[in-house]
Amino acid sequence: MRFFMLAMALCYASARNITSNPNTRYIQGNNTDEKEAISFLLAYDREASAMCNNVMNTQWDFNTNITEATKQRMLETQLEYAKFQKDVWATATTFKWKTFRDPTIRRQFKVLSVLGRAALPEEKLKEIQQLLADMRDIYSRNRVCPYVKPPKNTSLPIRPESIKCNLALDPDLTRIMAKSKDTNELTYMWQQWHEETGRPLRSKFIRYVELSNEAARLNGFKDTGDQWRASYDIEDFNSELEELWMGLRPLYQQLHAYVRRRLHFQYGKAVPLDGPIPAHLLGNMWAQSWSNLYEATVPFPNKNSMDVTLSLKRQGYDPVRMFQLADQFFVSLGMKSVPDSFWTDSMLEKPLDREVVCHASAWDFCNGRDFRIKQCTEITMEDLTTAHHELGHIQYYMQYVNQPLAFREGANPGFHEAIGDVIALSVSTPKHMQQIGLLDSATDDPEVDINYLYSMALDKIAFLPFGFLLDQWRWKVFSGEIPFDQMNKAWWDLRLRYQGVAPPVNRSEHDFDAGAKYHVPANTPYIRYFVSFVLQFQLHKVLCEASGHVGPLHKCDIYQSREAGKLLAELLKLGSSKPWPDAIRILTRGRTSRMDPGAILEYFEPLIEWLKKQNVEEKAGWRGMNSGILIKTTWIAVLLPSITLVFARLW
Ligand code: KAF
Ligand code: ZN
Repeated sequence: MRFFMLAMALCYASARNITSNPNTRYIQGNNTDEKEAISFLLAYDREASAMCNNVMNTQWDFNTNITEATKQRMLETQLEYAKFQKDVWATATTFKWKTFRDPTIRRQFKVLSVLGRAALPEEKLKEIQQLLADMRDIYSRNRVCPYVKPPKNTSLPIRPESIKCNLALDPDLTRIMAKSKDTNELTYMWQQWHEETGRPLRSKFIRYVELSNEAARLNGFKDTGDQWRASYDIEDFNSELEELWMGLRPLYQQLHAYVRRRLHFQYGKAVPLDGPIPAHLLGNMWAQSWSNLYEATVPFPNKNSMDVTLSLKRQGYDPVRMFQLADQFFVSLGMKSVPDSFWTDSMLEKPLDREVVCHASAWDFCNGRDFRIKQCTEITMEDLTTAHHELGHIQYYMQYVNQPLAFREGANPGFHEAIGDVIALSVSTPKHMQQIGLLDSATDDPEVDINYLYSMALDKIAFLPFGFLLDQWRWKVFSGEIPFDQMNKAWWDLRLRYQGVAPPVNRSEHDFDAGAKYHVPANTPYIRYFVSFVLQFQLHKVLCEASGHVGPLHKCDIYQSREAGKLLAELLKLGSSKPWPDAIRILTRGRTSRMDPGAILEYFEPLIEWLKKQNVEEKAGWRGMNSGILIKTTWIAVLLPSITLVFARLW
């Protein structure tokens, strides 16, 4: 019956001209029959879930086995799905849904009234889908040559014929960037990766921006950036972000100054004390996480190390056991365990017999039971954290399974990214690590505390400016504020201004260095991670309180707390059925409905005090940090960190 109604509605819809520009977003029609609308939604849900399952399967097949055949099959199903979405959109927008009584029904229609990429005419839709598949393909298949030390008395590396150029980002380059201390090797690898990925992507990226903007405009948005920001659905999202960043910037500058000095001792004049840090010396291809510098820069080297990589290897951990550990933590909170099919159908290791997209991801097959992870897991502390991150996505999927398809998303995209990281904040505490046998001892010692907070800061604080700037760059490219012939210069201006890093070799507009980061060719928004890094500490604090924790926030471990699990599940079950400020209000039992950096400031406070003492002789900041921009030094920006901290303490 429901199917019949949907079919009728679709026939009617197909007759309308649905490629014309609606000019406004969230459009509606004249049909005021709310009962009919509800039946339409129910039928939609069933059919769309089946279509979605079909697309997911072909996308999975492509991502876990990149071939021309899997690519073509994926493109076909994506096209079918787009046609279906177009028909659904045409029917949904015949309803006068903004006048419906039930807010949940109105909210579902709001989702369905944005058509997305499917608004493009078929030829252009095919073109952009092909570009997206090709960009992922280029990024994932890229291989580079190994570094060969030049023989003495010559500076030119001589490459023997027999050496194969088959180094992949995962695991080869990631490992070299993490471990090597040879600046020549690091420069070589950095340059190889950036140029071999970025350059071939540049022209495809430009065409994709044009097409993507065209689709956004057909949906009534100014450009793609405008459309992406709409998923946060708040007035002046950008000012809110800027305010958050200004509150967190002092923490980053303290960490930057300390790390720069330690690297100066290690590398000499390559790292001047008043300048930006060369981007290849931070232990990571994009200088976005600095945790691999831990051993070389640890504040108190004689106290125990926080890196459990060795323990994992010694104890014979494999990827399955790493994921079991993470799954078990959710179970200890009274939350859900992954289904059996997760273990049989996921790809938790890099296969050696075929090309795959190695960048980690968590998959919902839209049928309420098939959930999988794809990760080229290495046996390291970093990948143990990523395993928790990915299982956080899966837990979200399993909790909102009873929501209609339109609401099976995070409260906002940042929430989806935050859940696994919240769990990892408990797991990585020295006490928990000792409890599960990955650390020998966890003594109560202020110096051990500083070591621990430092290891966390190399991950969490170091990431903030990168998480902030990537989409500042992309939004400006989408809006045209950054012209195509200045994309690389603008990228490095932002990298300098926010991160205080500089490229190790000269760059030009032939280069496309942003393209060397997965999310750019993969068309994945990035501001969600900045939002997540703020939210995860806010969530951690709320869950710690629910668990009855007393004492410093960085010592809290919510393991086995049913109260914390109940509160977290309550949030996840909502999916995106309510505006996210409401979700925060529910979670904080009415105390606030805003993102708040207070918890992250509170968490790191002992470390920041320590760093300030270490940096007294140092000028925090770097040459060029304020160039080309106006930093709003309003009183609020200057006072915000202290105000927030006072509130965090009172709260
Ligand atoms: C996060 C946490 C720690 C460090 C760094 C980050 C940022 C970021 C990065 O630069 O590595 N992390 C990731 O990219 C982890 C992968 C993912 O889980 O976020 C993944 C990215 C992705 C992959 C393919 C298509 C789209 C997005 N996201 C998901 O699997 C996902 C996203 C939304 C809902 C459900 C799952
Ligand atoms: Zn994620």
